[in-house]
Amino acid sequence: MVTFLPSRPGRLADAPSFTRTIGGAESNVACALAVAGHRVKWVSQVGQDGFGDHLVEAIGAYGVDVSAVGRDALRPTGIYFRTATDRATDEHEVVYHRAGSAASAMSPATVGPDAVGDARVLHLSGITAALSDDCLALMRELTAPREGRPTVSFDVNFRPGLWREASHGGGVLLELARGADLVFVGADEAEEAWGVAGPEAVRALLPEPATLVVKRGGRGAVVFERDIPARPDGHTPDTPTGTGTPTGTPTPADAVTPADAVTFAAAPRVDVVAPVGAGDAFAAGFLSGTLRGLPVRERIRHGHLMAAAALTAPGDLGHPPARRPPATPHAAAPRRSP
Ligand code: KDG
Repeated sequence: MVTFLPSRPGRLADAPSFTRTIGGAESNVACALAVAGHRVKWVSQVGQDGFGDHLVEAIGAYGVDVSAVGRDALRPTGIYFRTATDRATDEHEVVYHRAGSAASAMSPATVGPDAVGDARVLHLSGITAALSDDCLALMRELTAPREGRPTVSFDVNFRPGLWREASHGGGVLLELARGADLVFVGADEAEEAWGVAGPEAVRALLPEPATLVVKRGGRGAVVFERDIPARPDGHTPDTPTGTGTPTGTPTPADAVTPADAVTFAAAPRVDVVAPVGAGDAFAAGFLSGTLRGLPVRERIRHGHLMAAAALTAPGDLGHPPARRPPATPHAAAPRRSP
């Protein structure tokens, strides 16, 4: 989506002007992964309009392959408006204009398996499932078991405002999460969507994914992981820590929770400018570490560092780091748009 941020804090009703930027959970992850040096393709649909041009150009400028982005001559590009987060209440206003958008018309008919190609990882978000019945059908198809399926990464991203009924959203998101290999969920959204409190309760509800990441806001993230390949010396890459059933005699809990390595890593403290987009950045950092084959603690660290970059910028995306040092000690660092 094209995102409009008011030029000053306060109520949306009082905003006199807006700055145009880009947003949308999956494209945020794609941009952050491209900045981290990975080959990334973003699959979506935008309108045959100026906003669609802007998204394709801006996301392409991050280094993301936008060749699979469809252009819809009949439906507009989705847009949304978001106010700055109120520091006292930790809340912000969001207004979506995306009903009937080009992206909401995505379906198994418009996005074929070729769009995914030979990707190692397919990253999806629960937001797409909320957009329309066609989008939900697409999500079900992409998360269905099949020969040669890439690793499916799924960020729950519960957005009650997008679901016609919040309870319906919870059930669908649980179903999709159960079909994924790697799941990201905030402890707070798990409580809101599924009524479960605490990382262990989330794992008990969601034992299927090989890797489950439960984010605890500014505190850090807990990762439950099974099927961890042993090193040649016979040790697993990370010593299980925290709670769970990492080793030993089976307990009744093993009936619902497979033996997991459980790893917690605290988040660094940052001065938050805008929290929106931090979850996407975390997912991108964790995925980047996963694609590089890093141990779980490093994967979480990458997630935290990329989330910190997004938390300290007003838009959804952190400021992209310069790829090369400046040519001379006093030259300005190269900047990339947007
Ligand atoms: O995670 C950030 C997203 O929430 C934001 O970019 C907008 O995709 C979005 C949504 O639907 O909330």
